Amino acid sequence: MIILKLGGSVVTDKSRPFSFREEVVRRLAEEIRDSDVEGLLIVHGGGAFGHPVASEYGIEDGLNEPGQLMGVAKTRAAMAELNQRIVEVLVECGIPAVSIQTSAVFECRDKRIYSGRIEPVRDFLGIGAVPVLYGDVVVDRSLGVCILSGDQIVAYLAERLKPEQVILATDVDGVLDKNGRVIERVNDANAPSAVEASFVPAGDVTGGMKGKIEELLELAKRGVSSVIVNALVEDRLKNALLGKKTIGTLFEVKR
Ligand code: IP8
Repeated sequence: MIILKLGGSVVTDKSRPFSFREEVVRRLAEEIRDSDVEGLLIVHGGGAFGHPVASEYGIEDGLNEPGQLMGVAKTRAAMAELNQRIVEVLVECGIPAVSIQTSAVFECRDKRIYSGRIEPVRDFLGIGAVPVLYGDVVVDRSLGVCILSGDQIVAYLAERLKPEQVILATDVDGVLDKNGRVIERVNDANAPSAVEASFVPAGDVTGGMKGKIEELLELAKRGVSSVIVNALVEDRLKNALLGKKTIGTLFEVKR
């Protein structure tokens, strides 16, 4: 089984609020279909839908004043819309994608998942469907609400479902070093310099590449390997799904 995260910067154009990259999503859906993976779970990010709304209302720091409630509702609505559009394209391309509402599955405490009712996810996988979850605004037992990133959902599900591989489809070639070269493998030895070299883009409420590296390092410690690839380049996602060597950064599991 494979867990695939479709980054918000892939499925949307983050420079323009509410811009959906339909052509890119269609091509990726075709690559997914053509790779014919047995057992696939997809999680997508917020991109130009979730992040600008969450950021406008300061949702990432919890619920501090009543006006933010409308921000909660609008962030949820934005993510539902993006999810709907992605699932529609997947289904049109012949993938049995089934949307699962993140905020109905997960609750957090201090921005970390505190409870997750993942049976429906497991069961849809069991019948051969492709569950699709997404970064979302969820209830937080200490902050009121928080933004649960797709990356954290991936890490949580990977720990429990033990996929053979996690793939993060992004808009960059992988984790880059100070000279802009792709770091092919991240392990305990070079992890600190990889984290240092990464940056958090403005307007990203959940940590950008830095957040990803941290989640993926944790995951590797728990025995699940992962790879970051640039899905804006044709066939890189397909090759990663097929287990073929492709340009990207691998987070190795120490054996
Ligand atoms: O893009 C964040 O998910 P991410 C989702 O995976 C929202 O970090 C609502 C901003």
